[in-house]
Amino acid sequence: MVESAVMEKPTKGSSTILKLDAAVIGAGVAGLYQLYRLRKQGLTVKAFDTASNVGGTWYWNRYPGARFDSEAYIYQYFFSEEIYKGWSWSERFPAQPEIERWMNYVADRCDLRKDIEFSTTIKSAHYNDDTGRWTLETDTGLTIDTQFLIACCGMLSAPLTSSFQGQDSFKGKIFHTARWPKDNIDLSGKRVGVIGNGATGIQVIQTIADKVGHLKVFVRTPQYVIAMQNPKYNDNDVAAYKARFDELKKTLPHTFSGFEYDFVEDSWKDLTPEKRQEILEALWNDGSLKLWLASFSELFFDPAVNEVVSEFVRGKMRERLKDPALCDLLIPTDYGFGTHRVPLETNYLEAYLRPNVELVSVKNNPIECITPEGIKTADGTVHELDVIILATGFDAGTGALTRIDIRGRDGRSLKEDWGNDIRTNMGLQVHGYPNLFTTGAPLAPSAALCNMTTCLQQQVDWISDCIQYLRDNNLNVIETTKEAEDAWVEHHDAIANQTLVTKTNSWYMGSNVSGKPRRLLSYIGGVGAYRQKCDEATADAYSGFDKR
Ligand code: NA7
Repeated sequence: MVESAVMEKPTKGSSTILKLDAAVIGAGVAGLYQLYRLRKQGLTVKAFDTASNVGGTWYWNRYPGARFDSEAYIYQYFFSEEIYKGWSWSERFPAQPEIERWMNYVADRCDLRKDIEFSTTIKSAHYNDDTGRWTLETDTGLTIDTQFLIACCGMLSAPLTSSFQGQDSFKGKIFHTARWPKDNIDLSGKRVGVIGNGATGIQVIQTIADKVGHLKVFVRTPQYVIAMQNPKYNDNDVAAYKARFDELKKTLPHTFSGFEYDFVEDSWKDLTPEKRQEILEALWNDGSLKLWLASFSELFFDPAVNEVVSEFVRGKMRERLKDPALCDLLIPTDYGFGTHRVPLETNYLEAYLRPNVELVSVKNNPIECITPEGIKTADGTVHELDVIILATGFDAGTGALTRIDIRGRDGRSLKEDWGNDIRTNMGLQVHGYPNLFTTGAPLAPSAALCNMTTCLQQQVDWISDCIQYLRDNNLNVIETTKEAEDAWVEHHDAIANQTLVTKTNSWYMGSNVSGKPRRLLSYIGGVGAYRQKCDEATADAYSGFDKR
């Protein structure tokens, strides 16, 4: 293990200047691995995180019911067989506490903590063209002078916490799911309102329905859902997945979505309706994201195919909901299955059949504001509540970066640039921001459509290799050219616009944030294809990037 670089320890409130080769923002999945890689390469590097511990998403999202929708044995680091095999999962889709423990295990095994400044927020990052370096300011009074800035801030880490007028006036307690307190919140006997039924809201609703006094769920857009199959693992199961380490490491980076599975090889048009149904049933019974990400690729492009699959899922939902009024409110009809994130669930639909659970449709009767007593809808009704849970989502992909005052060449502002048009070269660099690298940023699969660990490790590897290349060649500064960025945006859009995903409103398209430029955040050409494009740039001495 390479020793961490010796540096002056900053003191809070002082104006200490830290000089680094690389600063990493974030100590989540990407940030931890980025720190590990660059330290191994001999750089003086530190990571910074607002949180008081490691975990990123898995630190913040500690709301009731938070868990994986990726199989645990693939949501993994694959850089160390020892680390992979040293951790045993208890079930196929574990819950947040176990995931957070795993991230702590990785940080400890790699001795990463000594190079992480916790409870430290990067407030600004300004580039100096004369020195080719970045100056960062933290909320703790620290100034950081660094050659490379690697933003591993997460694509879903800027929560939409203040969506409603009057929030501050509420007499009860109000929580956003991504800022859930560490202390146990006792909801028993309480009147609880949940706003939002995306992947997060669904996990909350199904988990608290039988624990609260009365639950009101404010539903605007219904969701297609897949019933999760989540078996507990015994020693044999654990041994079986661990034995697949080499195979998984080889397979995951080359599939469409970074999972172990890929699309059905047969084309839809070549199959009989019976055979299609048989395949859909098998995928459904797997109880994973397979039905979405490893069924028929035509699902994403062909409205007729999409409608058949959508109707298949609607049928599954109808069987469980039974009540026609609930079916009308909870089964989507005006957009297609898989055109935005498909959540897995356990007894989510059944929650609405409970006598203490009430669905308030806010589609045609929107939430007007929050009053001291509860949630007021446009018809004038005030729904009186003790606790309001905001499962209202995130300013995805861009938000984590635009909430920092990032200034590139000539003082240009990333917030302003992305406020006009969201552009990157492969999600790795932005023209005008030399020596800034990003993971989980727009126009890469890691912005949404991917098993996150697969995509983030690939991006970290690319960035680390690129920095090594610069050092080996006595180069100090790298920046994507405008031409290469334009070409990537054009390629990205050309694929995206063929799909039905761009026709549906969701955070994938930025449509959940008012005024956000509309563009599919995630590259949809596939994880394997994306990797190939990145590798081509590497093999061609980072063509498309200016170096000096
Ligand atoms: P999402 O998927 O963005 O869901 C947010 C939910 O909040 C969604 O149901 C929204 O309804 C609802 N919402 C937001 N604002 C309002 C207002 N004003 N009124 C009513 N309902 C509202 O966020 P999640 O946290 O669930 O999931 C994000 C990702 O995290 C997820 O995809 C996984 O990858 C992990 P809408 O659909 O806009 O009508």
